[in-house]
Amino acid sequence: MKRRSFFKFGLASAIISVLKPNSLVAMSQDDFSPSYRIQGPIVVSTWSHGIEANEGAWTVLDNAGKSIDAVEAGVMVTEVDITNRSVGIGGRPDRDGHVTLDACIMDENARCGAVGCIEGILHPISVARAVMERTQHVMLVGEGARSFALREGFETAKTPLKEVKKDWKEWKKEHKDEFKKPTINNENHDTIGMLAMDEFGNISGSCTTSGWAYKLHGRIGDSPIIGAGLFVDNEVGAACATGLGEAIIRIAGSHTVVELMRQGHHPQAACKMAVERIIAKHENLEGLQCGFLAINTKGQVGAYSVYNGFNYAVKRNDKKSDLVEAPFNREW
Ligand code: SD4
Repeated sequence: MKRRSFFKFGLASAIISVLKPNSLVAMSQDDFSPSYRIQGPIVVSTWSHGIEANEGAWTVLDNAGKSIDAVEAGVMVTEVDITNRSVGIGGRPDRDGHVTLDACIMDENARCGAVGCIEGILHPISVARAVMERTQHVMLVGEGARSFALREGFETAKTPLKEVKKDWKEWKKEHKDEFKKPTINNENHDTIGMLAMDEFGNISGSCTTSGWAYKLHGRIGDSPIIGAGLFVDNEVGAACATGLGEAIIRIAGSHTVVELMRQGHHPQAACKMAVERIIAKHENLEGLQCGFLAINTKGQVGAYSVYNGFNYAVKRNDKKSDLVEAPFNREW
C-alpha cells in the first residue's frame, strides 16, 4: 500500500515554500524539522550511470521501502555493470594489477559501515552494510574485509576482467615505476554516490568505487570514509563526493557539505562552498576534479564541482531520471 499521504503540508512549511523559491536560498534552522519533509521519495546519484542505478533504488522507494535498502539496491546495479571501469568488478586495477574496491553506506540513525581495498567481491556495498549490521565496527579493509565477506557468504568475482588487464599491461609498459600525477580523467572518474529519502522522510546514502585507476597498492580514497565520500544526518540532509579522493578527505568533504546545510545553506550553496574550500587549499589545481552532490530534508538537491563535466541523476517519480549538469568553478 502506498503511503505518500504521510507527507502533509504543515502551515509553516507552506508559508516557507511560498516565501522562498526552491533554489539557492538559505534556510532557517527551523526548516529542518521533520514535519517539513514534504517531498516524498527522491533518489539522486552521481554521473550518468546514476540513471540506471536510480531505477534500482526506485523499485524499493516506490514500494514504501526504506532508504537504506534503496541506496544499497541502487548502487548494486552499477557494481555488476562489467562495462563500468570505475565501479565494481569491471573497475581498473591499482598499479600492481589488483582491482581493490572501496564502499560505504550510512542510514538515518547514523549507523554506518565501510570496506576499503577489498578484492574479488561482487558487491562491496553489501559487505559494507554487513559490517554495519553484523559487527561492532564501522570499517574493515584489505584481507580482513575479504575474509569477513567470504565468511558471511558474499559472492566472489574474478578481477581484473580480461580487457581491463590488457589495458593495465599497456599502461605498465608506458609508466614503469613512475607514480602518476594526481589527475582524475576518463581512466579513473565516475564513482557512484547515491542519496535517497524514502516516503517516511528518512535519508540514507551509499558510495562505491574502484577508486583512482593505477593507484599505489593499498591506497584508499575518500569513497569508503564516512564524512569524506559520504555523510548523512537525518536532521539535515546528506552529501556524497566524487573526484580526487585525497583532496576530498583533506576537507572532510561530505561532512563539510552537511554541516554547511545545517547552518542554513541550500544544498547547492553548500556544495559550492565545499568545492571553494578545496580550491583554497590547493595551489595546483591541474587535473584536480572534485564534485559534491547533496540533498536536504526538504528534498532540495544541489551539486557543484571544480571543473565542468560533473553530472548527476535525479529521480522523484516514475519517469526516467533527469540528468543534470552540475555548476562548476572553472573549465578544463
Ligand atoms: C577516489 N573518489 O578513489 C574516488 C574516485 C572518484 O570519480 O570518485 N572518481 O578517489
